[in-house]
Amino acid sequence: MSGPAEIRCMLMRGGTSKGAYFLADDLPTEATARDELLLRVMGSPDPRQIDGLGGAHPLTSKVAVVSPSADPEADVDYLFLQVAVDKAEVSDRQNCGNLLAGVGPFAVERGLVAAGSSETSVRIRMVNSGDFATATFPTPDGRVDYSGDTRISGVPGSAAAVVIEFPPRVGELLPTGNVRDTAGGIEVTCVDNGMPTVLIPAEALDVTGEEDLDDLESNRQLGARLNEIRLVAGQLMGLGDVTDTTVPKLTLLSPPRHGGAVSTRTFIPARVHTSIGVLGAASVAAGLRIEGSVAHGIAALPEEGDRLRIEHPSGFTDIESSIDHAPEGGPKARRTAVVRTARKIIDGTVFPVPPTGGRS
Ligand code: NQM
Repeated sequence: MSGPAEIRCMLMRGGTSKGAYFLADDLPTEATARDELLLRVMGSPDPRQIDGLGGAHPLTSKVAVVSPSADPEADVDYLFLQVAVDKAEVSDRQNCGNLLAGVGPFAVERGLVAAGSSETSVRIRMVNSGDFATATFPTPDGRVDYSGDTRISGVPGSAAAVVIEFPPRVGELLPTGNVRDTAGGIEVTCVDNGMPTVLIPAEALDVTGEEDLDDLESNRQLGARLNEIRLVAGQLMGLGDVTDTTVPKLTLLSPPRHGGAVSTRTFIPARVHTSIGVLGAASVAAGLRIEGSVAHGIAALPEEGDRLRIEHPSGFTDIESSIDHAPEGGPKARRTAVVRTARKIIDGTVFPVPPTGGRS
């Protein structure tokens, strides 16, 4: 397999993640050839990704593939691909709400969507899950303006707000059909509001849920317990054998310490997230609102309003979340909304490592 020797590419920060954005037309259409090329673009497999664009962490080894949408409900299609750092693997099994923040601006920059005179809304179909989102961001004078005064935890400085709205979700919030399940000997709640997530009370695993990332990642006993829970939960959630997949994520929950609704530490699934994913936060928020869930009793829910503050290792994510308790069937996500920021870092041409560049 060879693929193109140079490809048009935009490197962007989307929320608290960073990734390479491509037009689908600029990549091979066949998935195996595309993925093999993307490994060479990102410099994987290599723990430092020294020969590619990847940032040596799952949160900075991401790819967005964008194309015009054939769906009348959407302007563009967004396919998210997670490029493993030290394995030759590219996965479309999960979505990414952080890179989603860059998709609208990228679509305008590449001429897929015409910019409005002050702001632009782009309707996005997320190919990985079939869900939809609308992203609205400033375009004064018909150009994307990334500067602004919105701050998000985990990103230094400020930038223009990208407001992301998710319409009601068709899928089940409780994919196992239960409010609680037993996995690895403890009670958990398996929830999916865009990101399959297993909610776990931290104290059930003898941790406080406030530990720093290194302590959690180096705790082998905890890692083994979490892996056991994940494999069982994956089966219960209908995801099959999740040994080699990045979903479900695991979120340890503990009472809030800083005035929010809950404190979190999220395993994605081996490394600990430096903050929390957007759809990860959406899934936690929905789980907090489901009566009887393991999260409900831990949460400090505001008396009114949709907004929930999810505390995480680098601060907090405010997310608006409401759910419907249908008379029949399980609870459904009615509405989710979040504010992110994004920034164009480089627009240019990437030169992937040649296939003969030492990799087998
Ligand atoms: O949950 C990382 C990220 C994510 C996912 C991960 C995300 C989301 O923060 O919407 O954005 O959970 O692997 O980029």
